[in-house]
Parts: sequence; C-alpha cells; structure tokens
Amino acid sequence: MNSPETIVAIASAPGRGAVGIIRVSGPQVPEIAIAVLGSLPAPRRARLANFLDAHGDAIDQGVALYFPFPQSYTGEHVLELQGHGGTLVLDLLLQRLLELGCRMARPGEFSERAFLNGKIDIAQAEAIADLIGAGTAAAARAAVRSLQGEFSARIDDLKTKITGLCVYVEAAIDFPDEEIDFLSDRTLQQRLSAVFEGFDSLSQAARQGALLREGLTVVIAGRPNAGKSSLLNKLAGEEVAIVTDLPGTTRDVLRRQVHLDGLPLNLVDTAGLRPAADVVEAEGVRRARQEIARADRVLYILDAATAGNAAASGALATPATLDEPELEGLPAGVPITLVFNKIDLSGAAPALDVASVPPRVFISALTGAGIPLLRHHLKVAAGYLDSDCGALSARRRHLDALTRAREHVQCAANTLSSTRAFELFAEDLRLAQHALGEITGEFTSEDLLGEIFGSFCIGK
Ligand SMILES: Nc1nc2c(ncn2[C@@H]2O[C@H](COP(=O)(O)OP(=O)(O)OP(=O)(O)O)[C@@H](O)[C@H]2O)c(=O)[nH]1
Ligand SMILES: [Mg+2]
Repeated sequence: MNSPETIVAIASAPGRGAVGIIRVSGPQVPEIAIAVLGSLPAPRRARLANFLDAHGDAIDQGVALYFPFPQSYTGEHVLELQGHGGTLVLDLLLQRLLELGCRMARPGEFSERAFLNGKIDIAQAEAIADLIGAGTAAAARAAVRSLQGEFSARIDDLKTKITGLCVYVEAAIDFPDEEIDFLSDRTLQQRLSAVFEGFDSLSQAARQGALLREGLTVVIAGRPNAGKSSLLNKLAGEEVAIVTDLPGTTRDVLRRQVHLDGLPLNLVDTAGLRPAADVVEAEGVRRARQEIARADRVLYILDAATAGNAAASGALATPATLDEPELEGLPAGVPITLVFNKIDLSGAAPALDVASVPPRVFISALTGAGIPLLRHHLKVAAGYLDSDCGALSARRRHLDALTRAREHVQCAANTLSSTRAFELFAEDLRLAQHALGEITGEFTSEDLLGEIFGSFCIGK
C-alpha cells in the first residue's frame, strides 16, 4: 500500500513563529534523516540535532523526531523536524529535503496516506479538517468525537445490525415448510426497530454536528424600511448596517456571523424588495433575491404598524389579512418566517406563533422586545438542541448517505412483508450497507478523495 514517493511539507502555519515544523513521510525517510541529521534518531525519542546542509553546515538547530513504519501518522516512515519558525530558515531546510529526493506534498496528502494505509477512515480524516476549522467549542468537541472514531464506530454498529437482520431472515426462509409470517415475527420486528433507532439517533447526532460546522444561513428580507438592518444590528449586538428612515438605505448584501448558544448563524441583510428606483437599487434587489434563493431560512420582515389590523395586533390573523402578494415571487422550498416588526408602534405584545403557516414572530428591532422569542424560534426551526447532546462532526454528504441507507432498509422491510422475496430483501440491505460504507470511505471515488483532501492545509 505504501507509496514509493517521499513527500515533504512545512506543517506549521505560514509566517514567522517560535517554532517551525517540517514533516517528511515515505520510504526514503531513514536515508534522508541520516543525511540531514548525521545519523538516524532513536524511534519516537526527541533528539536535539543540527539540521545539516549539503556541506555539513548547520541550517538550523532543533528537535528531530523519527517515527518508523508503521507506527506513524501516515503509516509510513515519518520524520518531523522542529526548528525555528523563520520563513527563510524553513525554506532553506525545505530546499535541502527536496534536493535529497523528496517532493512537495499536496494539501492533505499526509492524511490521505494515513487513510490509504488504514490508519484512519474518511469520516475521521474529515473530522481532522473540521477540528482545525472549528469556529466554536461545541463544534470542536463534535469534531474530536468523530476523530476519535465514535461516528465510524456507530456506523459499523449499524452495519453489524443490518447484517444480523439479513442472516436472521435468510435462516428463517431456509425452512419453507414452516410458514413464517414476517409481519408478526417478534424477533424480526425487534431487529428492525433496533436498526431504525440506530439510524435515528445517529442522524440526529450527525445533523447536530453538521449544523455546528456549517451553521444556518438566515436571510433578512422584506420591503424597504421594514427594519431589516435594525434587526441585523440587534441580533449582531452592534451597528453593522446603516439604519435610516429613508426607504432604500441598504443596497449591498451585508453578512455577519453570530452564535446562538453555539449555533453559528450566518445573517444576511439585503436591500428592500420593491420596483427599484435606479440601477444601483435594481442590482441590490437582484442580489437580495439571489441570497433568498440560497437561504436556509428567510426572515421576511413586515412593518406591524402597517401590515393589516389583525396581523398587526398580534391576534390570530388569517392569511387573507396579510399582504399576501408581497410574498409572491419568493422561491417555494425556502422556509420562511414572517417577522412583524415595530410592535412598539402597533401596540402588539411580543409573540411567537408557530401554528400559522408560515410561522410568525412579533418583535421590535428598536426596543428588543420579542427578540428572545425569535432566537428561540430559529434554534427550534433548525432542529438545534441546546445541550451538548453528543453531536458528531458531520457533513451533508454523511447526512445524505444516512438518509439513503435508511430508505434502503425501509424498502427491504416493505419487500419482505409484501413479497417474501429474500433476494430482493438482501439486495436492498446490501445497498444500505453500501451507502453506510460511503461515509467511512469503504467505497470512495477518486473525485471524492480529491475533494476531501484537497481542502486540507498543506502539511496536514
Ligand atoms: N419604532 C420602531 N422603529 C423601527 C423599528 N425597527 C426599525 N425602525 C425604524 O425604521 C426605519 C427603517 O429601519 P431600517 O432598519 O433601516 O429598515 P430596512 O428594512 O433595513 O430598510 P432598507 O434598508 O431601506 O430596506 C429606521 O428609522 C428605524 O429606526 C422598530 O422596531 N420600531
Ligand atoms: Mg436596510
């Protein structure tokens, strides 16, 4: 499995620093270590050494670590040189290692080799990138859990349960004399529900992790002057956007990330939607619509003081009392929440009404009334759980694979009860296993590997 090429990269962050680390991995490491250090260091023991150039002069002095195959990060021979973190010194050392026959590593190539050598699976490799990129403590905890293999272990557990199910049914079907009614077979039903429970709890942990990683993109849209920018400022806790009483103040798209109890919210303020007065505003409205189409949720802001009596008073408004045409032209499929703003003027009480479609919140961006209700609503609508409920760092591709796998199991169950055709049943379960295998990297395409490791840092 080991690659014939020896790769090298600066593993520490670019720029000046106290320590600079260069990592080398591959079959030539022992001879390279002897050339650069004078002799091969004892395995896994820190050694103070001079890093030598071609003439035997020191380029730098530092700590050398040698990890012989296979007990290393990549599963190959690895040499780590920890010198001083000056850009020039590190470059000279890198040049020397290239002269000795190394080639520059691609981004993520060390981790890719770790994967190819069976040191980590793909879900763990992705968790490494997630840990490095984590924006909150909760996201970092979820990444560490996945990195330690919890996600992969739960996938394996599901696969074992599915295999058990398959074996059980095959054995039962082998005795055609005994007419088995699968619908009333307790053991089968128990096994099936164990599999579905496994899917549900894993999906929840993964969905939570994906939310922590990617956050929720919330676009604030509506008519000019409704108070969109005021709401952005309120949620951000600072004066991000210009607010004036002139309709058409905001023209550019403004973005700000805030955290809602650990959930990253990517807030987007947009130009008020109306037939534009000039080309600049027209462009602003075009961009606003573009953002709306990409949103995870749209907060559609209405001026409660003018949005119709029933609605504005906070009474249960029928859809007819709303200015419905206003919502036309918003893309179907993007979840919307109607936010009735300026209740300090309309006199309505702060309220959250999730029974209506779309849900409604009554707030004042000026006084802050109702803002806690809005925050609560955003968390609930996203399916975000406040407490650290064992979230596992996950990506959309994982969620997608979990959904497909669950559907295959459901299909298998349906097949069994309607046709008793074991071959079809087994085939559906095989497809489910395959979808689960995609998560850990049992079945991966070159493209996927390139996509995953290509987004890593150099030297990782
Ligand atoms: N009384 C009251 N005034 C508000 C409230 N929210 C916003 N305003 C005022 O309404 C006016 C417009 O607010 P903006 O936040 O600029 O509205 P906008 O929707 O961003 O407007 P455009 O950028 O022009 O589309 C300003 O004068 C705000 O002070 C509110 O809750 N109560
Ligand atoms: Mg604005």
